[in-house]
Amino acid sequence: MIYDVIIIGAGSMGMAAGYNLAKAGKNVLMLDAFDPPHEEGSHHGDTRIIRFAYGEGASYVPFVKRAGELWKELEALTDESLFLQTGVMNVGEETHSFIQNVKTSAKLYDLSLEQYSAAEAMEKWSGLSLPENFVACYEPTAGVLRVEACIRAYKTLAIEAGATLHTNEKVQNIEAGNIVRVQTANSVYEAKHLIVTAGAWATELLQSMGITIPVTPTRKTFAWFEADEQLYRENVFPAYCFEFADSSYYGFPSIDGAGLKLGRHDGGEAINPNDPLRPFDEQDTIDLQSFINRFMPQHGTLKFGKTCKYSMTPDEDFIIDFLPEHRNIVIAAGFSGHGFKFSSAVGEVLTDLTLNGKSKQDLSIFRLSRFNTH
Ligand code: PYC
Repeated sequence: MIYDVIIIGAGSMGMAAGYNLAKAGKNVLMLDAFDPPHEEGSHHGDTRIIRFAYGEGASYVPFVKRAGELWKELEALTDESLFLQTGVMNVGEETHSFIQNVKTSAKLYDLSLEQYSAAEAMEKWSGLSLPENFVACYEPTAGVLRVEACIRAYKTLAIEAGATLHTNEKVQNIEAGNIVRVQTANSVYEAKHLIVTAGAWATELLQSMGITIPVTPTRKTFAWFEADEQLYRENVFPAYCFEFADSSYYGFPSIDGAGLKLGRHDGGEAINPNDPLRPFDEQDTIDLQSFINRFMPQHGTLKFGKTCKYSMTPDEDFIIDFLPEHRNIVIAAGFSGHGFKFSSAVGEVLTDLTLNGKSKQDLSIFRLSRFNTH
């Protein structure tokens, strides 16, 4: 049979697209090398931040606002609690471009944002310790998404809407054409359209078609620390992004007693996504511990650490585009560690590009052609 659409990679974005396309009456096959939600990519670890005053640039705001609406819709459709309004604080020197972008976003799009000096922030959140020259820009309506629950919710809806999901079936080869052929160890599948949402594997998959995308799979770390619940629990302490001149960290309050979560956003080592990730080690502990000792000094001991894969582009903006010369193939890749929050809206965009050849979102900053790839 010839499917209307094959989706390679049924993580957050692929699953959202699968749901939308099946709901639109399309015959959809979703292929995943694992069994989502899983721990092999970038969608595990319980929580992700969703923030609207966007430090990476105000041009992301309409897209993330749409994502927020779609997450709420998903909650209503599935009767699941997916979003927690913890608030998010963006912390750093006022002159840092991230902080400036947060403020510009709030101003341009009329988002609620409260700015605190270091002293005011430490009074508001007594578990926090900041140097005098830092500010905290707090967005009270931002919060946290429960990652695995989001994927499960889309998975349930996609399957109910008639999409087919094949798990543990890794794609080996793609052959472009009016009818696209996708080869796995089990079979060769055919479709009129293809969507590639393969995370850290996007680069090697497209390479099998002779297309190079500048996306580097990268190892990242995160960990949970014992927390004084009086100081660091949800409803008391917000999620946070800390921006320094040479590094950035993010984290979460203790949610459901899980402990204070902290991750390193910048840096990390380039990896082959097919190799097992080097486990969380002593050096990773030292790194995260020194951050948390300084800024959240009343935390307790390290509970455990984990690793995950980011897919980095050189400018850390996403790639969402048709493949050059193949208008029936759309890719969404290179989310550079800040993509999960958008995945509901990415699913919608991929659906619109596939069905109508265009999207209501302004995708100009996500074009593949901004890189000199061929
Ligand atoms: O985009 O806020 C974010 C984020 C948190 C962790 C990784 N990315």
